[in-house]
Amino acid sequence: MVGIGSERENNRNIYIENEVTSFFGTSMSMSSEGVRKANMRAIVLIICVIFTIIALHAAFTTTAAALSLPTATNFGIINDTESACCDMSVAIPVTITNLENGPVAAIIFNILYNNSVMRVVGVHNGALTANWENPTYKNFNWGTRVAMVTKPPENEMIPDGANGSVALLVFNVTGEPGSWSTLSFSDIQLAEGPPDYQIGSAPAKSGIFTVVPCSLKGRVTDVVGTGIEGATVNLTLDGVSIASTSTDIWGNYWFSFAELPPGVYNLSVTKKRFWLNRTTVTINPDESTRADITLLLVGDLNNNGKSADILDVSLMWNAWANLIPKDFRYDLNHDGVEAEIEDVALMWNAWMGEIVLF
Ligand SMILES: [Ca+2]
Ligand SMILES: [Ca+2]
Repeated sequence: MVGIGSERENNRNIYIENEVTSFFGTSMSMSSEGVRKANMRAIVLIICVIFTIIALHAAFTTTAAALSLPTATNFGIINDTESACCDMSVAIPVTITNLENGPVAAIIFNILYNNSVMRVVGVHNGALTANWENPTYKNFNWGTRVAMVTKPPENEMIPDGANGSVALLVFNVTGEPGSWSTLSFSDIQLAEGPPDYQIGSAPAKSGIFTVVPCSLKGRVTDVVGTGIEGATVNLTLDGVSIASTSTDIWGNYWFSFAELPPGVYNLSVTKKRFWLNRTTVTINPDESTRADITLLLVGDLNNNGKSADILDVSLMWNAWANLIPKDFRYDLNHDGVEAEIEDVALMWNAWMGEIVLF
């Protein structure tokens, strides 16, 4: 029995020695106990190596995933400061700068502000999200949470490198002149499209909104009362241009007291496709003045808000034939002669859809 046991022990030692030899690639000669310890060390070494590889792989994978999350240089308002008169609405765009690791198919963000100064009353799509679903929003006592997503099948996602507005926040300004609020962004989530839908973020670009006392404000509309966006309002004093601004999406404009020294101003309003209109406004110190202006659409002789419809063509013919009185609106080629045959031709061509009058 002893002999058989010794033989088994010898065979085991030979087996272990061969295994260790094959692992280290060298011939080793050691005692049975030494071989057993070496074997254990080898196994521990192998396990350590395997775990190190797994850990490195996991770290690399996590880093790679983190690097590929959607982000941007910044996200928020363009200007550090925004301002408007009280008792007005103001539209403030939310913009993204240099989108990376997109494309982005959904956006969520919070905007924090003082709701005794201003309040979100609407959120519109921005230039980069013009074809997305309409944004949804919810007001809280700290501000507003906005969520927006592209329409399926996610073919209008915001591409890498994109710069521009993603939303237009419409505020009612209720604070007294001189009051102010920070406009801070938080919890900005930029979600990429399928298949991974990974969610990243971007540094917030925040700012300050101030309610300023208005020296002059008003609204620019067309003949049917629709506000005209992007009309240029220019103020001159004794022939010198003093201040200029553009109307907002409702046609509102305003000037602060700082911009306008007291005096009698010539106010002119221009917008492509509309006739210029002007009026005179008197600016007094510490007194707010209002001046609403209507712009007439070029080619809309019957004042129905449509240029060069069949009734406009008819009116132009009748004016040319001296059957009805005419005015500056009948001088479509701007040569100082009203309702001549060239003006009739322009109206006719516009009615045919061949040209646009301006
Ligand atoms: Ca018309
Ligand atoms: Ca003419």
